[in-house]
Amino acid sequence: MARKKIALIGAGMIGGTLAHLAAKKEMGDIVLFDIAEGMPQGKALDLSQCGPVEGFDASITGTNDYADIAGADVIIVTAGVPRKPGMSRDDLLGINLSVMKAVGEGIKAHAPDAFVICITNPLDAMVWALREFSGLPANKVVGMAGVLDSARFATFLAWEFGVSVKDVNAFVLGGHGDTMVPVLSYSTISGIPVHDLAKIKGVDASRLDDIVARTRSGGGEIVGLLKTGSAYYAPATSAIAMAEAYLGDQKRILPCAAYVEGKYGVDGLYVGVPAVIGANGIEDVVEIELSDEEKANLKVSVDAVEELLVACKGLEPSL
Ligand code: TXD
Repeated sequence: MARKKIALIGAGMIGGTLAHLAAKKEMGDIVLFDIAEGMPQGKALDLSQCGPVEGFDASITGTNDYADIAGADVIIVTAGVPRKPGMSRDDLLGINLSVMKAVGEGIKAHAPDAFVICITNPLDAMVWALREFSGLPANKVVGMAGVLDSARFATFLAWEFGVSVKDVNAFVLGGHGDTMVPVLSYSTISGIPVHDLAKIKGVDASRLDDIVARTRSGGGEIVGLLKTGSAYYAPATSAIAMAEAYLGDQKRILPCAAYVEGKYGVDGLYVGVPAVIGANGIEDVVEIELSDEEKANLKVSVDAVEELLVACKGLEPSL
């Protein structure tokens, strides 16, 4: 059976990390696409030379031609510009919206049957625009943010409680921005609700609030430290988990920016929700019970996303 094909649109910091992870996991053949001349080709050659050492078989190629993504099973989009210190994700809207238009047209023309995972920021607006431009069905276009935000949340919780990150199952809903909604009531450590373990371990509730706040600003914290760009190891790792769920028909429930219709009080919007990922892409959106406070926070997040879409429509009359 022929190997699967993974196309990475954007071969920058996240794109290169995606390629390395996908190759090490032997997920399939990999095509790195970028508009930068030579860079995807150079990274592909460098990554190919990991093969004899790491022991993976994968064809890894770089290109500046969309025709080379033809037949891709999975496409992961990081094309665009990242934040610099002092910039908000929303500041990237204008530049990255025009990039999504080019990427969407390339996917429409050459790989309309792919499962598309969008990473480019501002994520909740870019994934919506990418689906519009590509014309793919909504269940085949998803945004990566919740897996990353939940991983940040889980990391901070594990550090606070002094436990293995393997035992923390943390949940973040809503938009990938300051309005994201870390859901403590659905976060557990070895099945123990976080609030219960906090009582058992004598962790003050205010520490949990601090962790929620640090999760919300998790991206900005790294941008401030790196100064020249944003996070890329955990974002890439998170998108790979989503791609594996699709390629392996794993039916995982993962927090993703999925197209929501008639659930969570949302109709026809991409927002971070628990979604089932399997061979048909986004196979279901799970509507969990939320507290009044969590519902209110999700509404704030949804309103922020809707504002971004209004801005997109103002910039791109075709949307
Ligand atoms: O959780 C999340 N979703 C976020 C997303 C987590 C971290 C980073 N987030 C966003 O991902 C970030 O704000 C950026 O919008 C993207 C990509 O971040 P990355 O760090 O990989 O940026 P780079 O290294 O600048 O790579 C972007 C590449 C670069 O090589 C450009 O030449 C290329 O995108 N690029 C394009 N490729 C194809 N087509 C077009 N038009 C294009 N324009 C730029």
